[in-house]
Amino acid sequence: MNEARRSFLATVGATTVAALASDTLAQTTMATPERKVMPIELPKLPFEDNALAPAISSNTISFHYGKHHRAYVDNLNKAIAGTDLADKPLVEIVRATAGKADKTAIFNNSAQVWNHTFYWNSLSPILMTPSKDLADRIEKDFGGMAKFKEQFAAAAMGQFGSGWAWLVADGGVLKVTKTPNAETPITTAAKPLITLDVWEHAYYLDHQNKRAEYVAAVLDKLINWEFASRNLVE
Ligand code: MN3
Repeated sequence: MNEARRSFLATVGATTVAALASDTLAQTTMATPERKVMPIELPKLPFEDNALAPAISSNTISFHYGKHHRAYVDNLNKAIAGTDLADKPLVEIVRATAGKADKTAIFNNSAQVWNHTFYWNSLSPILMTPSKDLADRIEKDFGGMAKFKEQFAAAAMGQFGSGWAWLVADGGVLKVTKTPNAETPITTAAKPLITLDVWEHAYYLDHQNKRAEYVAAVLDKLINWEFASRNLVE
């Protein structure tokens, strides 16, 4: 058999097998009323990857979003595949595994997926101000925007090692909190309004060890106050 004919047969063979497989699959799908389990997805960034520069460069985004956030999504999907968590919404997975010693990996990856998505939404390249309602609450509960920023920066700086700083609404009062590693307020009664990632991977490429410089730049220029205001009323 010459090369051309061998190659032709191989192609026909492959096509036939593919067609059969596809028919079989279609019949199986139609005959089985089971719901298709959708994997947890990496959401699209709400801005261009260079939109937050220089405080957060496209280089940082390429690692932080493109590698770290994506890895949490991939690891989570691998960890929940074939388990009773596979068809659950992300928030339910986080809450169902929080504090469970035998579910640490699923908790860490699911909470990190949630926290990172919330973090990207907490940032905006457009300079914003809070809604009247949120501004009033910041005045009442912190004594004004400058005082809020001081408290938030102190929390972001005071988180030893990896973690997150948060503005939350808790029992009708706005509070600043911090959480270590993957911990997240969504496992508590507090409702997050914005967050700041203070893991070193969030700022090291742009600010090296100067976490304070990153925190101040984000607080002054990149907070998505529309997102925070919306979270307060929803
Ligand atoms: Mn991070």
